[in-house]
Amino acid sequence: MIALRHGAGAQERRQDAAMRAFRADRFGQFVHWGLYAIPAGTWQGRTIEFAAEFLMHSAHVSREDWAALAGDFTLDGFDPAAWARTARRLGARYVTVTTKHHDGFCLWPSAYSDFTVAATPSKRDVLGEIVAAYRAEGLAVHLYYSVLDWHHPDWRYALDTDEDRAAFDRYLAFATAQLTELAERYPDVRGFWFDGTWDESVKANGGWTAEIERILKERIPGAIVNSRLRADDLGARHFDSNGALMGDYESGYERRLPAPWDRSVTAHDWEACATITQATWGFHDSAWADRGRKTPAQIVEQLAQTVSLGGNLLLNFGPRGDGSLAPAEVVLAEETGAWMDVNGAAIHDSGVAEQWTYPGWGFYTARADTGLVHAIVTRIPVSGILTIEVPAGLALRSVRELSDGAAVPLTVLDARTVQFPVPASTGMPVVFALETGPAGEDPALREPNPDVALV
Ligand code: FHN
Repeated sequence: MIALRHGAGAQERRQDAAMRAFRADRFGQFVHWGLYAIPAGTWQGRTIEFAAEFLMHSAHVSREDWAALAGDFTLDGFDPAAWARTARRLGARYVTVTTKHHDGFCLWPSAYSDFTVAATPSKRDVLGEIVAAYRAEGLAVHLYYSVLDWHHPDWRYALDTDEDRAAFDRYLAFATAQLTELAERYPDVRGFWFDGTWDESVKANGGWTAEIERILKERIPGAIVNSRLRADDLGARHFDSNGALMGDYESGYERRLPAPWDRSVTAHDWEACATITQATWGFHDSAWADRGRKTPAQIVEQLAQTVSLGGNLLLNFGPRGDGSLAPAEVVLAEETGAWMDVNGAAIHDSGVAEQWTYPGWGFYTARADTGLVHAIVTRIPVSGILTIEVPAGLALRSVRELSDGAAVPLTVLDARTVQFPVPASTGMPVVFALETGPAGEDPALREPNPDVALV
């Protein structure tokens, strides 16, 4: 055991109301919005097939030219109430919204920067309007903050000289002031989502990351902070040098998920984030961005896989430069939300079905309140017959399709193996509720069925 001053604090999973709510939510909306949505991947006629929010960097735009975009941030189509309605329609229960991305532009009128909404034509507190709109729609709000900052003159990637160290100390004081300001201006947010913390300069300042977590939790009791903020004394990130999780949940799964059978992730809370488009978080107006756009079925499949492993999924939306939502993302929210209307009970308030192992044809999830297990079928076998391997000690009493509550006819092969037909694919996963009881209570299920020949 290595002695650490800035390692993980509490080792137990948090069980307070905020954390239980976050865990039960399971599905959140990520929003990346900033000046990068205006050029939307194209600079001076050249479309760069890379994440739109990186355009300043990838097109080698000067700070001055990039800052001039603030004059075009006119909010002509900005309707935060419509964003919040779309998120609720999607079935998301919380939003994580960028307050400042790597380009340094702040969506709130920060007293510590001149590169904010206060320098745009409307001067509106855009972030305040977003927070209010989502809260009015009943969603919790988390604030994304990039520590990496291409605009601030004191940002450093590494600390090679005394000058670097002095500059970066000034930078950290600036970030501390901004984060304290965010917590004080928007006290009803539920959490903070940190990004841009992977550089050597931040890793050399594990003490600062611990202090930020402490300050935010002091200002907002119960605030939830992702692991990506944290580094320990030795520069270990997410997990400290003794292997303990720092922050309240692990946030390392980005555009990827743990393997469906990898139960090691269930040891702690975690959240994965995903793009709808191939590889851009900010709005990228191009055929390139549309390539690989996920379908509602793919989103639901990722969501089911995530929940089956006790995680949350944060699905990203990239509003357009005028503040309106991208039409394709509204359609996706509508179609995914229609599935959630019927099947959301297998997602929200659900988590790992402890005794049920990965079945291959989809995912099991279990309700946290009742323990009811749902089978989310994402790959219907070509036979149309689903085989359920019942865990030892349990018997399967009935299986009902969640959409209509109708019991399906079961074929009991033996006490641990049950089969039933699955309806033809609608293109979206189908969900069944499995009612179980202790093995041995129902004689029909305790013994192998003599009428069924096992082949
Ligand atoms: O560089 C960013 C990227 O733009 C985006 O914000 C994602 C979201 O998780 N985080 C960073 C890459 O890890």
